[in-house]
Amino acid sequence: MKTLEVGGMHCPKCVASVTKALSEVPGLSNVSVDLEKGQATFDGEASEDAIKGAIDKIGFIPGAIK
Ligand code: 9UX
Repeated sequence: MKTLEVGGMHCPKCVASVTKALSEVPGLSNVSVDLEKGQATFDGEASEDAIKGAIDKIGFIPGAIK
């Protein structure tokens, strides 16, 4: 499992948007988003550009992937 910091989430609709965007990145699965922590977790592999791009594209702020 990997963790991605996601900035700019303020409500459950934000969580739904981020969950959908990450779930649509080829190679990622089991996406879960925690509003309070400002983090998304997922399994699988994808390039950092693909992951961060998916977040940036919908108006949120991608941070570190660990
Ligand atoms: Mo409502 Mo979440 O505008 O951005 S979808 S706070």
